Amino acid sequence: MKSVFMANDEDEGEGDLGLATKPKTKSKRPPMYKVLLLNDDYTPMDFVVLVLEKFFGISESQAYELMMTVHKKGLAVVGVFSHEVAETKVMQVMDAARKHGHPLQCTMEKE
Ligand code: TYC
Repeated sequence: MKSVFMANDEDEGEGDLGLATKPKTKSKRPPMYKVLLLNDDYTPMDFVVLVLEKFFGISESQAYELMMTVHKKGLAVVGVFSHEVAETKVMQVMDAARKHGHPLQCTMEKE
């Protein structure tokens, strides 16, 4: 049955052999990357909170919670992003830390 919603070049599958119905290439979502913040003994807590607020758009109270998680557990995922965005976040954190003379470390890994 031809419907008004079908393009002219679309057939209705009636009498076909069920071949070539699937695209050969699977459409894949782009890989995502976790951005990890690492604990150290020297970076001030307030600085970590500010970094999380500024570069990850987290509220002060959420940033404090996350900072404390890193402080107690050694590290935490602070966000999941595309490769390009994750790379930018890592650079922003590392640049800010170096600029202020703090040893804070931020890395990324494939999810
Ligand atoms: N451990 C640091 C301190 O006691 C605080 C800190 C938290 C440092 C999180 C880094 O990613 C970090 N001053």
